[in-house]
Amino acid sequence: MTAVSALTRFLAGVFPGMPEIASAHGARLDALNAYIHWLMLVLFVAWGLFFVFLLVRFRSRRNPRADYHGLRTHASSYAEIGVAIAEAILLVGFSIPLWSQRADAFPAEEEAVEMRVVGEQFAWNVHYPGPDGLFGSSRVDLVNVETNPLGLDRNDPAGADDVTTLNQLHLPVDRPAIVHLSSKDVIHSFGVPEFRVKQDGIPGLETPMWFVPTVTTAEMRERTGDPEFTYEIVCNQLCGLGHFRMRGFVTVETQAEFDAWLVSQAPTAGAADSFWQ
Ligand SMILES: [Cu+2]
Repeated sequence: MTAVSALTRFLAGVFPGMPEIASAHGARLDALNAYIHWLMLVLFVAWGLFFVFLLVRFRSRRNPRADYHGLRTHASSYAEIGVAIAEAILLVGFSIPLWSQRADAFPAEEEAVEMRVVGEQFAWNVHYPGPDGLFGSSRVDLVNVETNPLGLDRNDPAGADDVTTLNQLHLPVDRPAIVHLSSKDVIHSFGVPEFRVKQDGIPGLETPMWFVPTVTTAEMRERTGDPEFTYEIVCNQLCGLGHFRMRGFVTVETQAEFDAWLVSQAPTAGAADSFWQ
């Protein structure tokens, strides 16, 4: 990479040291992050120079008597208006559209892969609806930490074919993923740095979030030169003593690989069999 292209990337928001981007909206978020920091840098330097100017210009030796009239130009008002306009552009032109896309413009459920992710001290429970596309109901009295951490009711027709995993999230590439996030105990936070997503999971609430993963795990291994690379779900809320080990793993793969994985995870007992044979 030439020095010029490195500088161009830097100015456009590709800060060195940031994780690779592996989602459709990631580059826009990074760019916004960069614009905000560039504006803050300009303000920091400009206000700092202005402050030094004032110290020199209004030193007591040159101004033995206070001037009660004060400022006679409008330069500082114009500067304030300029800063306000730049901040309004960042807010209205970038932040609000980006946020409304994340919060309101959910993809159609037919084209997306949906899953529930339920945090607990200290693991991520993942729940796929199975081939019928319907999540089976969960009941507190069915919760068993070892065998049924979600309390999934397998006798519910919608739940017979559901797939559950512990700390393993699989996603097909280039297809919107909708995650319904919640928690069994305290506030956790679902974050995957490469997807540029971070969302609190709150007990008693189900919070939907969505993103489109764009780089498979295999591609990312090539790109990073790290044959062991794995996307990680990191908990972003200090949720207890085991917070440090609350990690989940995400595999982004082709649709065919994802389908095969889902079949391999299908429950084998009872009514579910008919769906898979
Ligand atoms: Cu946690």
